[in-house]
Amino acid sequence: MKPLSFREVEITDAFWLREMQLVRETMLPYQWEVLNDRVPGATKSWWMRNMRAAARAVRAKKAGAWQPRYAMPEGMVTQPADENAPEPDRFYGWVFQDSDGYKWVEAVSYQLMRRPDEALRRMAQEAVDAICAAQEEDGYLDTWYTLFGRERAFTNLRDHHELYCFGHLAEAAVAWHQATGQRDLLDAACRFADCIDRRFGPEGVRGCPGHEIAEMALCRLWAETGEKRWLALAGRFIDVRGTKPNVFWLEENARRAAKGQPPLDEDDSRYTYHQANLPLREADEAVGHAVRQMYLLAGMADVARLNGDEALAAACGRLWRSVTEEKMYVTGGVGGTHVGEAFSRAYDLPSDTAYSETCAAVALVFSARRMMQLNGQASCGDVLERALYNTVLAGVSLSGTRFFYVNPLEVDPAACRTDARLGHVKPVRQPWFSCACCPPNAARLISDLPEYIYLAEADRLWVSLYIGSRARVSLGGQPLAVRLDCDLMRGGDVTLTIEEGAAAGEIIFRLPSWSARSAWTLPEGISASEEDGWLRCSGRWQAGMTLRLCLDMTPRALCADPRVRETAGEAAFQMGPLVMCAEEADNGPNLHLLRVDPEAEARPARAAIGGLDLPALRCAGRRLIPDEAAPLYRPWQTGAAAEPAEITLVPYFAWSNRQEGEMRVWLRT
Ligand code: FUB
Ligand code: ZN
Repeated sequence: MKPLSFREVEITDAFWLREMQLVRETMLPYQWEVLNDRVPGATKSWWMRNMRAAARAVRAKKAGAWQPRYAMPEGMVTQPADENAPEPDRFYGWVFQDSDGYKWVEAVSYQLMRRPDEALRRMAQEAVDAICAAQEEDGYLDTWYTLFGRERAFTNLRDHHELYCFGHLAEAAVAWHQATGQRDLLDAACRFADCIDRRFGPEGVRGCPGHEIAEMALCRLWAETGEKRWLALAGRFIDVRGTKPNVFWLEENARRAAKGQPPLDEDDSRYTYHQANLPLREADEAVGHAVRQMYLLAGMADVARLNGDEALAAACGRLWRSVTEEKMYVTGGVGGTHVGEAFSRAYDLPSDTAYSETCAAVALVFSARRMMQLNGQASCGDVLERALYNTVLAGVSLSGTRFFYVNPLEVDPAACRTDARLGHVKPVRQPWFSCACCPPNAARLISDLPEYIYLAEADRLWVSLYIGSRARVSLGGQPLAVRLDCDLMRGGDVTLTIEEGAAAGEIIFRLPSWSARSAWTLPEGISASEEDGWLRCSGRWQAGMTLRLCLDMTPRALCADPRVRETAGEAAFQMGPLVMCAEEADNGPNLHLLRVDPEAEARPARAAIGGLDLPALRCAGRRLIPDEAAPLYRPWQTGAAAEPAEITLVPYFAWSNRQEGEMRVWLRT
């Protein structure tokens, strides 16, 4: 299965068109200003400043006139004492700061593939020129090391993100090449890939990225250029990871030796955070830093599929099961603990201290599509949709200029301010972050959405997401133009119309797990069968035919597996792909006093939030009335004092777009 690309798909969906336009017209221009440190009140990015400083260093190196001015910091971040008085030509920000601008260029490229935009293109060209100018003569490209000491490049793969930055560069370069036909950034990425291959390829030393993404990026670079070395390098990174002797242990001991410290014993469990605690073909549990784990899974799935590697595919299946059956929030978020931004143990999914980083949901979407390509399972589409419609969207304000990094399922602003355990939770979206991985990541995924709706193979077309769109596909070698009409923000009616052409083959629809009873009407000559979550419709398709599918969007109360301690006795509501939540703006404070009846009907309604008309739910419930005169502990009373309450629920993705206030996804029953 291969996703249909930009050239073949055009989105027409009212909701998603607005989202994509928001990214194009507001979010990307805003982020460009941030990358250039021109947004008052937003944390400084330093991105362009670092690129320009590195370019000056590269020029000076070429002229033989370079002297590093600053010692390399011990930690991973460096900030000026006074933001308004940075020292000249000094790197600022996190060691992986370069990647923020790479993701932004990638997002712009997708937008340009949809439609030309001279202003955006010019901004992106300025970014691309700045990146290319910062590349060293041998292809190396990482402003931290260029400015702080190139001689130490690749000596701390575990923490220092050079290969992660390379991955984002390669992804941006492929997208930019596809959008503009220009080779400038692609050549830069290939030269850096060459430099990396010389070091870690077949003639080089063993090594692998501390923060994954290079694996999937190299597969893309291979697909774009046809250069087999890139696919081989992706495979090599996967083969080396977690095998003995552990490369992170070796390099750690080399660093210790340089400081005169005694070596550490080899203990692979120290590298669980980096998914390097065991050979990947033996992996069976999602562990460690959540974004890393999900990017790794995406890369593993790519390599397994492209190389026909069954042992690797089996490991992907086990990791996928661990994530989606034991460690994923109902909102499609992953990363149950803020300690290390990581996966916790199975079923440990706390609502209020959740990490659920926006990037981790983006990465879950990446891996979901690749897992679907690998195993053809419709359930991968369910997960993809869950992450996309809930946590990814929640990461961005409806205005497009404020962002969440962390996405808990329960927020009490007063607690966030006073409880150190909630120090990572922000009750309102922020203009930017010092570690700003999430905002441009959301921008690149949303901009790339046309490539997530359909997949095709020979004489089959899969409809994976219900996003109104037009697609041109070749079915059994015959061209076919199809139109998908739907709007999940309004209901579950879907119509597929053949607009042009005639072809024999299968059009296969995902029957979403949220649709309890799906019904369909087939055009004459087309037969259908239901199989493992897919509706397979086959026959001879021709212009004028329409197929109707009615997805059941009746609101449903959900409970979690009883092994999830956190949500015992609680219910969450879902309508279509949308997970709903209660907000203080509709229901008053102390949301924990509300009680819902999960068996009573939840009535669909509408909510006006941030200028949008969105789906909402109303359910009859109760609000407990605290007895202030009673002691802290009082005799058990069946039927504590309560008043009837009509509870309003709104989509989780739209929360915190009104005033600051409490929010809960899981409600007590
Ligand atoms: O380390 C690079 C990025 O910064 C990670 O993906 C995020 O989790 C944040 O730590
Ligand atoms: Zn992030």
